[in-house]
This record gives sequence, structure tokens and C-alpha cells, in this order.
Amino acid sequence: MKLYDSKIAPNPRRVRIFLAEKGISVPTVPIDLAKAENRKPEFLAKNPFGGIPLLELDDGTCIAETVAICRYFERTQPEPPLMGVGAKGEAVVEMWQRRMELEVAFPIMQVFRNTHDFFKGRIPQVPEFGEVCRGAVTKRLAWLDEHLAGSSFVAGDDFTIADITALCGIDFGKPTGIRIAPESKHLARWYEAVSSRPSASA
Ligand SMILES: N[C@@H](CCC(=O)N[C@@H](CS)C(=O)NCC(=O)O)C(=O)O
Repeated sequence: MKLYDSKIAPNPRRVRIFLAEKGISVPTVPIDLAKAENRKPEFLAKNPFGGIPLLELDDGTCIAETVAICRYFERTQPEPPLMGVGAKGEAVVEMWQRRMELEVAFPIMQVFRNTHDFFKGRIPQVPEFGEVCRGAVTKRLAWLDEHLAGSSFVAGDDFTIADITALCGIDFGKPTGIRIAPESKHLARWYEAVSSRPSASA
């Protein structure tokens, strides 16, 4: 098995943190996004959308999509559970994971994709859209701060994939100036807790 990876991209980091929390080690294949290695025909044959992370199993099965890869490892090694336990637990974690992905990480990534020089000439950028997303991110982070006033972690009492998604999204905001507002004390408390876990440096 091998994991196609990049140290500079947020989605592969989500998988690395997930694996570190479970104590799983998987050989990695570094992909140079700056050189668009993920857009070469060999890679597109494995994932037609060209995105990483990508998990290639020993039988040749290629699993793209961060959450699908995490789901694979949650099934093959359930402990510690990072995607909830039981019908209610799994549904609650999935709800929060999707909220963190769609409402927090996605708009942060859109700020980067539409305003940062890295993507200039690489994809059609719409800077105005990037700025609309920046405004949405400010509101979403304030909302997350309120939520965390009553919750240790994003999905409740336990660290889960929802925390990983939120952490990687928020950290990816740094190159475009996205920061936790000084008044967001609960979000800052959570951020300190999750980013000081050993897995955060995976
Ligand atoms: N929905 C996919 C998104 C994958 C994705 O867009 N990955 C980024 C890195 S974080 C990428 O490969 N970007 C380079 C590109 O699209 O050319 C997932 O959840 O894994």
C-alpha cells in the first residue's frame, strides 16, 4: 500500500494526522504539486481529478478523497475511533466533519485558490470570489467559536476527524492572512489543544 502525499497541501495532512492518531504507518510517495506531478497522465490514470491524497492498495485499488481514505483505515483499525461509535455517534461525527469541510475548510481553500500567487496561471482565478469566501470564513470562525464554548472538541468530548479537518483548514488559511480573531477565546483554546497533539506535526 502507498499514500500519494504532499507536505504543503492540507488534504494529505488530514490523512497523515488521522494515521498518526491511530499509530498507523504507511509508505508515502511525495507528489510535487508545484511541478504539477499530479496532473501527469500516470497520476490521472489513478485519480482522474488529479487530487491528493490518494491511497493505492496492494491489489491496485486507488482510493481518492480524504474522508474515503480515512474511512478505510477506520474500518481496518477501529481503535482509537476517530469517526464516531454506533449509529448516533457516527452520524454526529459525520455531521461535524461535513460542516468543518464544507463550511470552514472549503471557503479557506477557495481564498487560497482564488487569491494566492501559487495558483496564478495554473487555474482561472476569481479574486472577488476569494474575497467573498474570506468574509464567509470570518463568520464561520465566529460561529465555531460559539460552538466550542460548550464543547471540548468539534464533535463533542472526543477528538475526531472533524477536529482534523478544522485544524488543517484553519492552518491552511495562514498564507492568505486568515487568523483566529483575538476575541475568539474558545476557538483559540481548542486550537491550542489540537495543534499541540503530537499528530499535528505528522
Ligand atoms: N476532495 C478531495 C480534494 C483533493 C484536493 O483538491 N487536493 C489538493 C491538495 S490539498 C490538490 O491535489 N491540489 C492540487 C490540484 O488540484 O492540482 C479530497 O478531499 O481529498
